[in-house]
Amino acid sequence: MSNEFESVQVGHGEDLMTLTRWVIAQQQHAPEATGDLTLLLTAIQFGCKFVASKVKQAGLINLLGLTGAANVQGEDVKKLDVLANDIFRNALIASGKACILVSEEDEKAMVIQDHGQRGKYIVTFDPLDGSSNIDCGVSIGTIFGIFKVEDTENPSMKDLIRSGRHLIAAGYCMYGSYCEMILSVGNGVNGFTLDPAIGEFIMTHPNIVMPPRGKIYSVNEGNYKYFNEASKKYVDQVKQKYSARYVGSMVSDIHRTLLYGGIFGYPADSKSKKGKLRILYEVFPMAYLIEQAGGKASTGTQNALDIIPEHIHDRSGIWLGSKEDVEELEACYKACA
Ligand code: AHM
Ligand code: MG
Repeated sequence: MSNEFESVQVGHGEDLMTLTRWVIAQQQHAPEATGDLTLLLTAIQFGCKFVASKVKQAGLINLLGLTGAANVQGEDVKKLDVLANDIFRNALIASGKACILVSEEDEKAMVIQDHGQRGKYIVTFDPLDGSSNIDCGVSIGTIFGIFKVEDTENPSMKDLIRSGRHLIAAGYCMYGSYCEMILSVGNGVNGFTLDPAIGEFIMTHPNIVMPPRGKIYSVNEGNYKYFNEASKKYVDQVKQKYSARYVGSMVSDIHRTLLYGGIFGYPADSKSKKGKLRILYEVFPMAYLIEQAGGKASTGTQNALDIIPEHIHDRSGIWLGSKEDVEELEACYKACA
């Protein structure tokens, strides 16, 4: 080599792993990868950065108003969840890599009609989860799951009515005291914190592995009176030994559970017969992440990723968390069967 060249290696000196760089590195490890998932994730990343910035301004610029209210320029002021939905939908369509979009905000699944813009991925998402916490400034989040469509020429309901075992990636972004993206593409779970000064997600939580048992249970005990015998038995039991935390934003409650261990539950009960949380864009992505981090996700009687939804907004009862904690819950269901 000429004297004027110096060989340089990655990781020499100051080196930050951005989310984009990490996704590209994953692609390089998969010889069959086309780069499509990288582009799709870039669109999701953009949506999360946009929402993170708007969540911060929400109280100031009247994003908390009702949909349809006008701002000083006479333009429509959209509620934050509607605005987030528009941003994610448009970014995903523009990526050219999506085929079907399922959003909590839209009654019907959207199929990208323009074949030139149509890719092979299905994205299911809750653009702004934790709606009841938006107006009081408590942490909220975006949840997403990614599937591959069987035949891009003929996308159908069959692509959506199938188990969570078909997920190829999932994640969430938490808009809290810091903004954190948690992502899995099927080989573990990594966390990236947004550095607002440079607008990049930087890896801060590599290879998240849940402790096999935690010390916190997280459930809305205001619903205790509606719980079935198994859920009551478990809650009675767990409160004897664990501390309770319940934000009421799934993303925040799961984020804490992922990092500290323990259990989060929103079971089906006599009021919400099928549970409250939606399978395609709340239960499945979270169950996938929890399993990828070594935890467990269960309805009480069935592994959550094995559920097959009946329709796109179908719901299920769900318990997620440290493996041993969820197994203890399942034992209560067995005992009460
Ligand atoms: P949302 O999609 O309307 O925001 O509802 C989902 C949220 C979850 O984030 C959270 O786990 C749950 O609803 C809280 O419900 P509750 O207020 O009944 O405890
Ligand atoms: Mg939601």
